[in-house]
Amino acid sequence: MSTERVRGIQIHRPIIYGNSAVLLTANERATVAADHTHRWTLGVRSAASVEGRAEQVGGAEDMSYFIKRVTFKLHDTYPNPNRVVDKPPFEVTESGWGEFSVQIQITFIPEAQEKPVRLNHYIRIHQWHLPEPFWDPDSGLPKPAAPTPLPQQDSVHAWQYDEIVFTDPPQAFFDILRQHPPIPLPKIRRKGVPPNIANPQSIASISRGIPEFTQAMEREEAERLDQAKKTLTEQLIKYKQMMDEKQKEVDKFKAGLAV
Ligand code: SLL
Repeated sequence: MSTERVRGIQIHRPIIYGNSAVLLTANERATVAADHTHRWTLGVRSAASVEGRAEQVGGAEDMSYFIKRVTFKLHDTYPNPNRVVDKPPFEVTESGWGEFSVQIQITFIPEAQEKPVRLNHYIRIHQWHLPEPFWDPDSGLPKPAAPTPLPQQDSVHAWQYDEIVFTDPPQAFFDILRQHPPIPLPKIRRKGVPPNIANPQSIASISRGIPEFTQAMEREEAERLDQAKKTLTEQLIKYKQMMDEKQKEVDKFKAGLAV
């Protein structure tokens, strides 16, 4: 195998990793451990969704042309928590009762001559909700805990977009990647926005069904960052003014004391 690398090249592949979860039906509950309430599918998928397959987030492409194996390290309450998946789809489906963190390791085909990539994902089975401040912003006092009832949803989706970047890829691997261009994401939104803590609006408007990753998300993220910068600058100016005023007061008192 040629080890010659193509210098000065960066090539990437968009992926998503995460999970979808549904409540078990009464019939399904009879077939699993008594305390299990949900079924979830955890996986690493291509970011583009399958046209016409409304129930799945992402996964339009078979990524085994560059991924050799994905291992998922589940919670120790699961039998054989180290799940090794060496053919597509790179997914694990299980039932359970709780949420937990999973370590995901993606191993590439030998031509890549790359170290495995490690990712972390928190398996979500319960409805997304925004963390509520535990103090009252008006009084500054702690708020009594008031659990908000969450609307029951058909399914919960928690997927993270990422890009695997290969720098100076070996020639053979570069050729393989070029033979498999990724399916471009849709430019505009056709379905729901994937819920993400970094985008509170995506969680507030969660009822719009199975989410889909789009090119519009990148632009919206940039707009959110711009907006956040603006808000920060405004707050900095405000606090600077407050400090100046306080300083003036201090100076006034000091002058008064000196008399
Ligand atoms: C914790 N978040 O940190 C919890 C752990 C574990 C979930 C959740 C099924 C395991 C089984 C299952 O849902 N485990 O089959 O017994 O304590």
